[in-house]
Amino acid sequence: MPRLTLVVAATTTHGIGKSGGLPWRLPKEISYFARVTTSAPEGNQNSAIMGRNTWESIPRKFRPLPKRANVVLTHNAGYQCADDGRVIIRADLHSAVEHLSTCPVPIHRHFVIGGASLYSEAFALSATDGSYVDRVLLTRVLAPAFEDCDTFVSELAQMTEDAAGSWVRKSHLDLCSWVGFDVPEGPQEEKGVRYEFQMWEKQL
Ligand code: FOL
Repeated sequence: MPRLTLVVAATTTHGIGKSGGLPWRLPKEISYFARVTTSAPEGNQNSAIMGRNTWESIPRKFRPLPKRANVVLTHNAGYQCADDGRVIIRADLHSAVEHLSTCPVPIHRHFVIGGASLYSEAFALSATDGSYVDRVLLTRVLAPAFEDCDTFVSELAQMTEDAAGSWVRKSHLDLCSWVGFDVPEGPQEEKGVRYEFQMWEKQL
């Protein structure tokens, strides 16, 4: 049963969005997102599973996200992504993952790329559901606070403050080794925004 990796950029109060988009524009951070989600062995692809609002938030020229199996989740059975045929439409995570297992191109890794309601659906899965989230690539936006965020992922609070320790933050070396390339370590600064690349793993 495939495991899922969640990719998210969030403030220290777990804000991820504003007015249907990202609260910031960080070209190097989004390049990291693109590289992580695209990197796969020759002949393989990763999936990028997203909710409909997230799909609509991606600039037209970047969607479907190249070299990834794009899956859009919506309960609207008639929903048409303009790019008919190149995008898989499903109603929930389970049927998305199930469908991806039948794709001609083998899927290396499954990435859940948002937004808030899909992150919540994904966090709610457990080992008994077959597929579940066992890894989070979190870009923690340290400053400024982006207090005008209107979309939050409260599950990130439990994850990062989990004293019982079912989620643990992995070392920077583990992050580089998992993504397969050198990731800048420690606080990064771009356009006056400070952020840090982190990896969290669920202990079973
Ligand atoms: N995770 C992280 N770490 N940062 C994000 O910005 C992010 N964004 C989303 C989900 N997880 C994230 C959802 N929003 C694109 C735009 C918005 C978006 C996700 C992706 C996008 O256009 N991506 C292009 C690269 C664009 C560029 O290089 O400017 C891609 O090919 O991935």
